[in-house]
Amino acid sequence: MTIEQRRSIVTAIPGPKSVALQERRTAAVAAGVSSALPVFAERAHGAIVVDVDGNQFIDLGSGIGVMTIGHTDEAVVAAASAQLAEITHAMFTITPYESYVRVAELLAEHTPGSWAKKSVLLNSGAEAVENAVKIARHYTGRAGVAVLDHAYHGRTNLTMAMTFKAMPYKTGFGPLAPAVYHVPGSYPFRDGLSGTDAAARTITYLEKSIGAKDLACVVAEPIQGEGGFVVPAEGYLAALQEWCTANGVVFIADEIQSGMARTGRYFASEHFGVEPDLVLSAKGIAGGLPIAAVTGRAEIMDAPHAGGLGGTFAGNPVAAAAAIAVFGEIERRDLLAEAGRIEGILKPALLELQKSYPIIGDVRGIGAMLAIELVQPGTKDPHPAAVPALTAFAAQHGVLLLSAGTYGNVIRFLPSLAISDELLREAIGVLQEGFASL
Ligand code: PLZ
Repeated sequence: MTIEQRRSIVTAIPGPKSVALQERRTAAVAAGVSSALPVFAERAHGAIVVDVDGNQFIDLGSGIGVMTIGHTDEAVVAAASAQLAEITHAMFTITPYESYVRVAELLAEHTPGSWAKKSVLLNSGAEAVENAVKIARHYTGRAGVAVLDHAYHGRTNLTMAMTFKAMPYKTGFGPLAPAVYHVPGSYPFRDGLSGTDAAARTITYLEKSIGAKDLACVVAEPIQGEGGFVVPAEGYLAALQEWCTANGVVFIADEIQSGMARTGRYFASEHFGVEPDLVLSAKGIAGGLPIAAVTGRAEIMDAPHAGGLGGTFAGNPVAAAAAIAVFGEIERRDLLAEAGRIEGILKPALLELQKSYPIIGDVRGIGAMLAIELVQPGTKDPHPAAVPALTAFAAQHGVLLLSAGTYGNVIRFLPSLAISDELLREAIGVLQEGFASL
């Protein structure tokens, strides 16, 4: 299936069919599951999503960074379809199959660090985080888990405790898992600290408040996703990793949002010169099919006893086939370079926009993972109200935009690496009109 790569709005947004579906949805779907837009998607290809009313949107969110190589990518569809008809499920812990092994080999090859690596495959990002913590605890014989302020690691009981923001993720859902410690990280726009000073602050908390001897792991997103695309100051992550290594603490990079070619490297850790002990991937790894992984140093990964890791659907053959296709396409189409192309167009445009609109306090990010943080002009006070105004304007004009941030004042850009220059420029034009309309 191909869809013409063009924006086209032919009804009111939401259109009549979406409105009708929204009524059914409200009656049948739990209220706790909310959607950014009451627009029902029907088909998608490349960088375009088509709704049930025939409206075509330029997708700058990619289902939160999942459709990195493009919607319904031909290679992914072909590989998954073929696998579906060959064997749909076997359960790796009963009768193993090659594609699981191949995904583990590819992850070993493409994650940072030249040491022997092993992987476990899971279904979701949160499950990867949970398993990384289990592995780190087993390896170290310690319980403590340290996470950074503004982090997002998931919605399961342990990962909910690891996530920073109470609303909407934690409020009313406790009690939360114990032995999870939140420590300040590096947020250059807000803390103004150098990487060295921010790391010194983090390390003081780790040493004085938790104590290295009780700490199994430090889990950090190299670029924070839901927290607002916070890029740490130079040297921060390297100093943090150095401290972890010196103290026998497992350093875990949650690359679930920042990984798999999104920033122009396979994993964003590479931009910061860090080689994490364990790397977590999910989202973009399989072109939309659910699969996730913990990959890392063989001696750490091998710590848990046989039978200690697994899951019914974990590393499902169809999802694994899709993941192999994604790795293949990243190489074949040199998609790492596409992230740089997107940054080269989008970042200067956002910086230009900032000159006209002082509500844009900060422009940041790397590759196809960029964001703007909105503030009350002349201050750093968050301006969350402008975000829904802009995303609604964009949707009315055929552009899907995502918000983010602890303060809800960030607009993030996660376009597919398959988006053309023309579509990207057109979407930027809509964003400009959106700012003018505020
Ligand atoms: N770690 C860094 O970004 C998922 C959450 C969307 P799952 N982020 C999007 C929502 O509202 O649920 C994420 C992430 C990082 C872990 C996760 C969790 O991944 O696949 O959603 O479990």
